[in-house]
Amino acid sequence: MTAPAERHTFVVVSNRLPVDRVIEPDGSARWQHSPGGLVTALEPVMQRMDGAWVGWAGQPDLDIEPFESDGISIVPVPLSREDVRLYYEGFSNDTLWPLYHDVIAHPQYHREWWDAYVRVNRRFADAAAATSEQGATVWVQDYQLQLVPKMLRETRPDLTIGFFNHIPFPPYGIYSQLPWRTQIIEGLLGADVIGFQRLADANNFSRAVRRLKGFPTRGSTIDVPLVDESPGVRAHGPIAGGKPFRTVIARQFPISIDALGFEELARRPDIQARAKEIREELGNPKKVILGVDRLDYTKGIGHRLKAFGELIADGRVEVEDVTLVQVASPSRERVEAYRQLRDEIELMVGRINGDYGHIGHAPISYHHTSYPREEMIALYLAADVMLVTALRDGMNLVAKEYAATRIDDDGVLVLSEFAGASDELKRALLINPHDIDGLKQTILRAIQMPRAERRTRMRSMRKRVFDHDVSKWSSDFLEVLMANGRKGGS
Ligand code: GDG
Repeated sequence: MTAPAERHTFVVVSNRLPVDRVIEPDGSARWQHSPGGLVTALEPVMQRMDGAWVGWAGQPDLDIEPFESDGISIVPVPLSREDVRLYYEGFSNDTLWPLYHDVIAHPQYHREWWDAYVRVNRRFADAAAATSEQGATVWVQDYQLQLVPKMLRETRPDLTIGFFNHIPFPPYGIYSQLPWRTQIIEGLLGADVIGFQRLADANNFSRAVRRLKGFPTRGSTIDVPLVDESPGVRAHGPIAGGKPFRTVIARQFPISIDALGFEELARRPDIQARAKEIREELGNPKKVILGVDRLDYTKGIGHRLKAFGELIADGRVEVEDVTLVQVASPSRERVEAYRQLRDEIELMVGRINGDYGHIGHAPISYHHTSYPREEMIALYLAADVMLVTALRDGMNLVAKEYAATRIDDDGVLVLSEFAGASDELKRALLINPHDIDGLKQTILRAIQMPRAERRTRMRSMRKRVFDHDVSKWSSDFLEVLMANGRKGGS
């Protein structure tokens, strides 16, 4: 840790900081870098551009001064216990999350949660403004902070502002349920560039802009009249009626992973040995099927278990031959819908194992835990078939990680067409998770697929993931952002 950082020319704003506060056995606290994809992607840019990261440290009622960690300036935004309950668990995870994922669960609408969302977004915007140099570039991340672009533009018209939405943007028929639908659209339109995972998300957003604001859109550009904005906002030019406007770009920038980093780990002899050991510990079944998800109702874990259970019940899969390993990492455990989901999934696992397991062999090896990255990669290497059956998913990085680690060009990916990754990984076996019979057929096809076909498909998927890795994602976004942000400048 060093002295507080001052103002910066590049600022990332996200709900969570890229560091975790770890309490040592002696009671002292230290900061641990959390090596997520976003950090890996942005680290070089951060260092080159004197970057700062504004976000919450993950613990309520913790007010700490800015500090430096691994060459990145960290600017913590404090959240009280009440803020966490209303803004984070409430509006972000129990209103926006289900609404943006096709109302798979019922979104809860509470005015008290919305008020907290506005209040906390303002706090993030103020922190970002105070951290940004004149003319700096600010990149706001994700659905928890959709009001920040407008709030920032009002106080700091000199900034170039980008926004990236990691989750889907829903069709207008669903989005229009939101009591605060116009405020959120206005919040996002404060950005110069709004990035989405898929073309469909960007199109849904543009349609919502037309319906709610009536602004003209052409392809990925939206003309936002300056009438509502504070003086000093840069105009891009006049529109037909002679009024000044600014151009906002809304388009897809599919996120990716640090493919090389995953491949390097997959080459490590100890991780390869661990993959073999995992198969042995499972009793050396002929085929290992794997699912890895946060325990979330969007991931379609129940649909996958149903299909697998029926395959055993039908006698089309023998429990001695095939084992399903399901890692369900704990998530949002204070939100009621997540507690219920856990009960439902664990009931299903218990029933299938109880009905079809033998002493010493269970059809499903279920783990409600979070593993170290090395163990995850060993699991990917041990799995003949990877099941990604999301009912709706912005991208799904697990699908890309599986491909990146398969240095042997082996393994079959079964992938939901409702995950953003299906736009890119076209040689996966694409499925509709709601179609249980179709899913069962596809699992059988995956188990029986000949080696030559597995190789061709995996090679093609690996090429895509390596050609479009996370650093390409960030450089593509920033290139468009710089170009559009500058257009209305000096
Ligand atoms: C959101 C969007 C979008 C999971 N369990 C463990 C573990 N993981 C890692 C995976 C992967 C990440 O967590 C999960 O990423 P996903 O993309 O699959 O899903 P979300 O968490 O829902 O992410 C999603 C993403 O944002 C990025 O824009 O793709 O659509 O919903 O990296 O490997 N990692 C470790 N132990 C675990 O037990 N170490």
